[in-house]
Formats: sequence, structure tokens, C-alpha cells
Amino acid sequence: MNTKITLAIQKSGRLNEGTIELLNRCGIRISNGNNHLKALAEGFPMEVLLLRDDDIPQYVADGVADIGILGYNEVLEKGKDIEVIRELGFSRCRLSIAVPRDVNYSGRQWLSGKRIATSYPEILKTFLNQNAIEADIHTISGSVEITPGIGMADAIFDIVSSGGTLLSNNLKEVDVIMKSEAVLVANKSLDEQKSELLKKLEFRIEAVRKAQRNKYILLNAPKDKLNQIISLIPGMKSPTVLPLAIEGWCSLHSVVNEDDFWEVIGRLKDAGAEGILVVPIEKMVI
Ligand code: PRT
Ligand code: ZN
Repeated sequence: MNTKITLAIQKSGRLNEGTIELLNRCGIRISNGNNHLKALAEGFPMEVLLLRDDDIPQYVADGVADIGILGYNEVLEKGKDIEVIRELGFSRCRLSIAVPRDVNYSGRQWLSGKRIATSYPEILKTFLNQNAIEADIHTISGSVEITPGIGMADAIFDIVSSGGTLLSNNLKEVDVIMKSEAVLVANKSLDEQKSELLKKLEFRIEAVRKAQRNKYILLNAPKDKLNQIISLIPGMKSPTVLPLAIEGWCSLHSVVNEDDFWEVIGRLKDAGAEGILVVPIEKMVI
């Protein structure tokens, strides 16, 4: 009955903040105490292991941790036999080939026979094999971006986010090989109780993610244009319509997906909607 699920997360680094924020939104708070490897969670039967992200796949594969949160790139690189449960929408980045700015990169075959520096040799190897390219992979653990400048490599294969690091090292991104974001992973043989806990956690994450992807909108509409305005809102089911104290007007409430958001707002204004309010949604359970 007192089963807890063990979650491995990054102790510090680029994933840490997004992970803690997601857990908080799911009603799970972590108190680190003085023990810096383990932490207890409030609001969910969970124990948390604070690790380097590189170690998370192994911990989850071995069952020392039941589940983990880390970058998809790290999951692929380590190649452990673990299950990717779902994407989490933060720490988004891409893994790309970059070359010195003055290089005329004519296409992937340009990489043949070249020296490519990376911290992700396995992902790079797979990419090169798939494209029948033979190149020298130089595996280094950090500061990959400086290697072309010091004559150690002709190209790099690295994580790019804003592109600022490439720019300041006189490099240009020429080929995006894959996209990555934080994912939830799990051990493949969780017992029934732990699988139940994982499902409960997934349910909470789903509610948070849906809420993040949607906005609640409130607007005033003239009654004679109500039908036209309603037809513009791709809402949950049908929008809520409430009468206003002013004759001939009503208030309309609905939910709009962030992908359609700006377009829908524009069309609503054109159709005569006024006083449009947009409100973030805390949780969304459908
Ligand atoms: O100490 P530990 O081993 O736990 O952490 P780490 O140093 O190995 O990883 P960390 O914290 O740097 O990154 C963790 C994860 O965050 C990565 O595996 C990616 O999934 C994700 N992520 C998202 C990033 C970036 N964005 C990112 N920009 N990881 C690294 N970078 C680096 C990149 O290597 C390059 O040096 O940032 C630089 C590029 O950034 P821009 O914005 O200048 O393009
Ligand atoms: Zn790492």
C-alpha cells in the first residue's frame, strides 16, 4: 500500500528548472533537505533521485529508478532499453551539423572524409551510416564549438538552441539532424502498483500540458453577430454564452488552442467581438 515510485531527474543544469516547474504544476513539491542524492516528494507517493542526466538512462534501465526525466537526445545517445512515455514540452533544442562560416557546405556528402567533433557519437554514427558517409568522429565531452577554430575538427555535431554559441564561434548551422525536448521515460518492467502510479502521474502531466497549449478567452459579442462569432471559435464543445446587462450584447467564454490563437483572435475582432480577454489555464481535464 505504501508503494512509492522513484523518479530520476537532473540534479542541476538545463533540465532542472523545467522539471521542477512541471512537477510543481502537477502538485508535486520536492524538498531536498540535506541529502543531495535523494529527495522526498510531497503531493505524490514519490522518491526523487538527483543525478547527472548522462546517468539517468542506466538507472532507469536497471530499475534503480522507475522513471526519469531527461532530454530525448540523451535517451537516444545512451541506447538503453527503456520506454519513452511522452514528450514534456521543455528544454527544446536541435542537434545539428555546423561548419565554419566561410565553408561552402554543398550537402551531406561534404562531410565525407572530414573530422567531426561531437559529444553525441552514437547519434552521429547512426546518421552517418544512414547516409552512407564515412567520416572521422572525434568524441569530446564539452566545448565542442571551439574545435574547428583550433584546427581540431572540420565540422561539429552539437546541440543548438538560440544559435548564439555557433555565431560567437564563427560557425553556421547547415543541417538539422534531429529535434529534442525533455521526455518522461520508464523502466520496461514496472510492477502493477508502480504502473498505476505512473498512469496517475501521466494523467496529471497530460492535464498540465493541455492547459499550457490552450488559453481561455472571454469576449463580448453583439447578439446579431453571435452565430458568426461562435462559428469562428474551435472550442472544446460549444462556448458558454451569458447575457450582458447591456441590451443586445452577450458574453462568450471558450478555449482556444495556442496554434490557432492569433488567427482566431484576429477573425473574432473583425467579426465584431469586443473586450477580448485571454486567460491562462491552470489545469485542463477533458
Ligand atoms: O551535469 P549534467 O551531465 O547533468 O548536464 P549536462 O551538462 O550534460 O547537460 P545540460 O544541463 O547542459 O543539458 C541538458 C539537456 O538540455 C541536453 O541534453 C538537451 O536535451 C537540453 N538542452 C536544451 C541543451 C540546450 N538546450 C543547449 N543549448 N543542452 C545543451 N545546450 C548547449 C549546447 O551544447 C551548446 O553548447 O548550449 C549551447 C548552445 O546553445 P545556444 O542557445 O547558444 O544555441
Ligand atoms: Zn550530462
